[in-house]
Amino acid sequence: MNAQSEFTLDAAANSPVVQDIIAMYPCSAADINEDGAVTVMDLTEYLAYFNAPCDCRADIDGNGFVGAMDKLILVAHYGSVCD
Ligand SMILES: [Ca+2]
Ligand SMILES: [Ca+2]
Repeated sequence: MNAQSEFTLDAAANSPVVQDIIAMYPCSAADINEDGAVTVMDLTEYLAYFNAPCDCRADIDGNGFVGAMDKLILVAHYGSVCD
């Protein structure tokens, strides 16, 4: 990840859209590998299924496809420890 994408993540974390996503999808939904935190391991699992139909936890919003919305949810919770 380069400096520009880190800046984008920081900016996204403060946006109302991200706050709405966090309210709609709990941290536990974004914790794809169910280890209690949203980390690079969850991102890796997401990328393994990216842009494909999937009946799996990487499909965080449950629409049957691993796509951009699932990534938004993942990024919204990225770095969080889930309760
Ligand atoms: Ca995890
Ligand atoms: Ca999805």
